[in-house]
Amino acid sequence: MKYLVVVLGFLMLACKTHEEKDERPNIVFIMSDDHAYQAISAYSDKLIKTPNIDRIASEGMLFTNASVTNSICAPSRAVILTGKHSHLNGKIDNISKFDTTNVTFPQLLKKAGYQTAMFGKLHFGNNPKGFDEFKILPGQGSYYNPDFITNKGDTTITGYVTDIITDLTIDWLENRRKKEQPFLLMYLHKAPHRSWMPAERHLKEFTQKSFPLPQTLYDDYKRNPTGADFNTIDATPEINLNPYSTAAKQAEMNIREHMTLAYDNKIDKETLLELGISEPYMNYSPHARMNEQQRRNWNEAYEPIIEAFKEAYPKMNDSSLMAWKYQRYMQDYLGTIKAVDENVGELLDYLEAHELDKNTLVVYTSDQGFYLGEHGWFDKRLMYNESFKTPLLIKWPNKIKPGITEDEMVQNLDFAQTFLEAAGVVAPKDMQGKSLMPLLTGAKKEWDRDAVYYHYYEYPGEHNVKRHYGIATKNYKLIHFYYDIDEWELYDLKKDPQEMNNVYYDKAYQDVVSEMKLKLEETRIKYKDSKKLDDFYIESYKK
Ligand code: SGN
Ligand code: CA
Repeated sequence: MKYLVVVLGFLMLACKTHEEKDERPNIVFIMSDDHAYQAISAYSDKLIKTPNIDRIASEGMLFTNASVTNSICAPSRAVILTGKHSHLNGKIDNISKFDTTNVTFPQLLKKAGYQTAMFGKLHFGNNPKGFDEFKILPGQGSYYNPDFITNKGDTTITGYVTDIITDLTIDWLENRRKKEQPFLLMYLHKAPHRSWMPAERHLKEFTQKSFPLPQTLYDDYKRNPTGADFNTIDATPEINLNPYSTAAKQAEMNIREHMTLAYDNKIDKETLLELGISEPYMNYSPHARMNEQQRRNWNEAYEPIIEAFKEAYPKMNDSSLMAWKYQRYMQDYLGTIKAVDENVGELLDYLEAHELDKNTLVVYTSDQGFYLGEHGWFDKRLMYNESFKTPLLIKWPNKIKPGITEDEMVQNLDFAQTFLEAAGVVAPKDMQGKSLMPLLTGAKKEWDRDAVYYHYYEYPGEHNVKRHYGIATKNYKLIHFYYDIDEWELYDLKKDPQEMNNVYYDKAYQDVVSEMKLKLEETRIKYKDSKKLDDFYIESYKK
């Protein structure tokens, strides 16, 4: 009898501890900067194998139709943190200040009892609110021997940025994580952002690789029908006879024309002067922050490239120069991704080894997509697929069935509400996204979104991408370029996934045009965007 009482007592105690244990999931939000979905092998293995990032998809869900609301760094981060479109959170471009009176999901999680930490690139110009600990790069940060801003002052750390961000993250998990609290960990890479500097250990491997040229590398930006084709379109007077998309043609992100040999392709100034080449950023040196050894390793990999370029350049024409620059771009860009993949693997291994993987929702995404030579481009900003879409892979054992591919239209706008719901916190009513929970947990019937909204503002500005807004459905995309032009583009995404033919003026598409325009207006109203706000942000940009 006595024995039974003791056992019962123990059992009751065990139940009590179980009851008191906080069962809310941990959230690990991994985001890289400018990581194109074309450079993740879970999407396509034409360019690079990323076995570690792919693990998130094979153990969870791969989203093939995830997009951003404004394809540029700091605005994307503001949308993620606030769950509000740029026109409401106010961070419309990389230049304007983030309004710190915005309510962000980390603040709400912290208030609800989560331990919160952020490591890596934020790019806001001010420190993040709602974090128990942060170590962030100032602005864009540096690849080699980077500076960090921390709650305890600034510091410089020797090494390669991607490895350092991981070390800081794992150090926090190991030494300062409080076991009794669930945590939110934001692990934010600088790579693969321009100027694409791989780690020493990857330099030789990647500078020797070559890659297939994208089909649209030599795009001339003709989008509208002309001449004989013009008969097929509705010949109303307002039809724009310009065969080009003005926005695509005037964007300054063409690899041949706008990518620089010194800064982007790492050809030194002396060589350029010898070859009679003059271009912007010629004084740039990749060595600026490197120590002796880093410099030696760097030069060993790049000197042969410089020598080969000296030989080849005099015989190059526009087309071979384009192909050469594309290869150099891919070697360095993808080289930086190799380190991201290795480091993501290290973090996933750590979580597993410490049994932190079971009750943890892990997200891998980028602040936007990126052009890897499609349409001849690098950079982003435009609403065309490669920069509008962003990679998204999520795993959450026991909640998400492994190996699912999801093609519903989701956005970076949805993260805040997703994480809040996962943590059992009620989201503020003015957040504008949708929790992804129904998609994650197999309750797809509850998902009813049929269009997503986009608005880009940073013009006039670097890369010269015009202001535009638009909507995309699974079948069509309608874009309105405004401010100093007034041009509309409609793409039939099923027939023309590369977005090469603007069917806005095509007779056969006039019903679609009307439907999409109506939907765009309704969407602008629903999200509280307006002509008045367009004008407000034009005026405030001038100041
Ligand atoms: C830098 C880059 C641009 C890039 C912006 C924004 N130029 O200004 O090419 O578009 O960042 O990128 S650089 O000469 O400084 O490399 S973002 O990801 O931060 O939005
Ligand atoms: Ca970015």
